[in-house]
Amino acid sequence: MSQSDAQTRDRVKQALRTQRIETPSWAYANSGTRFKVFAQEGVPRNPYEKIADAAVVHRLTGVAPTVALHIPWDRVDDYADLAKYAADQGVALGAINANVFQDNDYKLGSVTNPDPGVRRKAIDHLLECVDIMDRTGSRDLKLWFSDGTNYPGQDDIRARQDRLAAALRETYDRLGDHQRLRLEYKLFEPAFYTTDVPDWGTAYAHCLELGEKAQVVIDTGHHAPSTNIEFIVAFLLRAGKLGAFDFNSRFYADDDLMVGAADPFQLFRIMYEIVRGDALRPEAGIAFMLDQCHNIEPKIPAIIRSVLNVQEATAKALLVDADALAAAQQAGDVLGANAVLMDAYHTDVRPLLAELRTELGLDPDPMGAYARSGYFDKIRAERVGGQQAGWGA
Ligand code: LRH
Ligand code: MN
Repeated sequence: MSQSDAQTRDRVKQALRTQRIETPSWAYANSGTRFKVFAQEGVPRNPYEKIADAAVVHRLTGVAPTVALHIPWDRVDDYADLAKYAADQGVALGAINANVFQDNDYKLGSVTNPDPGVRRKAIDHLLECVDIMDRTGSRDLKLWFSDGTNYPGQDDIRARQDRLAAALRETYDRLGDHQRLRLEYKLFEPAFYTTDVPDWGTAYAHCLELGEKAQVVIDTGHHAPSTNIEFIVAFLLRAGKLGAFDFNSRFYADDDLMVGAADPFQLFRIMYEIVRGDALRPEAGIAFMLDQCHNIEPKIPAIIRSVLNVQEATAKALLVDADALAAAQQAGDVLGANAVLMDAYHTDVRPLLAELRTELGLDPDPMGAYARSGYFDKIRAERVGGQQAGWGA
């Protein structure tokens, strides 16, 4: 099945029209490593300016209508006003990310800390984030815990799991009917011996224990090298416990590079499992978010490029000839089956995506359109003075 036949093109474009990619407020701000944060001109100074930049990405791509917030990096006095501002810009506020990884009190852990007072403080922050969701209209509470230990014996591994489960239970029980808890895992960093939510199995087990409003977040940078992430996608989808992606790419560890930049074939394989699981459409409830840091590259073009990379991987995945694949698999035709997938992967889908954008009334070349827009010159001139936004670490 080539993209030449009109029926296939229409089917693929129809599916791509339903795609939604959430961009992260913090990717528009300054970010870096422990060695250096390189400030850039025109960087937002507050959540309103971050949302304005996210709105440009949506206007040019047509598929990025929501912005994830991170608390306290995006704390404001009036969240309803921020939500209204976002709507006026043509976007909406997305997942609320809690942050219990930057306070001195959390050195030995936040919700898993041996000190009950510190645990209480951390849980109160998670509950505050649900209060914020009530005001922003956000559906998802996204939880990532840096909690862990650096040396054997530092703390009791089982006791920390008990503390984690108690904190998750209290937070889960606070959720409204339409709100959901997304639990993100990460193999290591900043902890270097144990991490209390290190892998998909641990996150999955806690989400099963919590209930139907709890699902797992797969951050593509949070695995041991050579982990087969699409297997995790297929497994969690089958179990109804895949809640969201934090898309980025990496050559080594949690590099947070542009999704699809380091390993476009992996992104294709992941999106193929999404398509095979009929989970691309918004009704399937999976949140597709970017979670990236543009330490040296211009931020808005990097996010536009990232959205395009996800679209291209998705279009290739939608081109897989499912019937031919199933027939080859049933026949045990190993090379034949592999060839069906590779045919789709090697298809240049950029003309089809340009055609779709034109049909959507968008410039077929969003990167070019951004460069021609003069938006960067505008924000560089306007955003002088004040404190540029960053991770505030
Ligand atoms: C942790 C993480 C998490 C966010 C943070 C910005 O590495 O992936 O999703 O809270 O990055
Ligand atoms: Mn993440």
